[in-house]
Amino acid sequence: MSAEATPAAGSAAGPLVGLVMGSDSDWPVMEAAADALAEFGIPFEADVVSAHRMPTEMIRYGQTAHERGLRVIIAGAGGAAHLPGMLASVTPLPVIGVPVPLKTLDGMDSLLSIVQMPAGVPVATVSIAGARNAGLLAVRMLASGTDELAASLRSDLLDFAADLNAVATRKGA
Ligand code: RP5
Repeated sequence: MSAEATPAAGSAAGPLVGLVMGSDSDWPVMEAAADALAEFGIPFEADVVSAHRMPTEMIRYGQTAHERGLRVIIAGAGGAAHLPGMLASVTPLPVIGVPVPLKTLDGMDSLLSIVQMPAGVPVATVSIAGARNAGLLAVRMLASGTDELAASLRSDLLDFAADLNAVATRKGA
């Protein structure tokens, strides 16, 4: 699988987020990250880059991601989920890891493989199958800059939070 999202309307920007996963079979979980990025108009690319089945391509992806203009990497994998950590070891970009649950072990294997990184090689790990939060965290990372996009995203995120609050209030009523 290889896909590139349409850039935000009026934007000629290339992808800012690299959304990668160990297998096509991870897509049903990882799609939620793509949806979150699309909601905020963030251009992203989506691809399979397996740490175990295509290690050379995986390392190359990590080493060149920042040169290609990416600012955040979201990496999902299941089982012996080494992809997020391996990418984090070769890129200066922030890496968000998504533990993908497989048929056995309920995703605990994926979670522990991703979250237990050695000091010095950080991966921001979200919950098991927490791809939506991975997408939203990537948006927040992009919103922390000083550029025009960051200011615009901060405003959008405040609106988003107000909407969540309104929904919570309605549910509590
Ligand atoms: C991992 O192995 C992938 O991230 C996927 O979650 C898991 C199983 O892959 P497939 O056998 O379905 O391709 O590397």
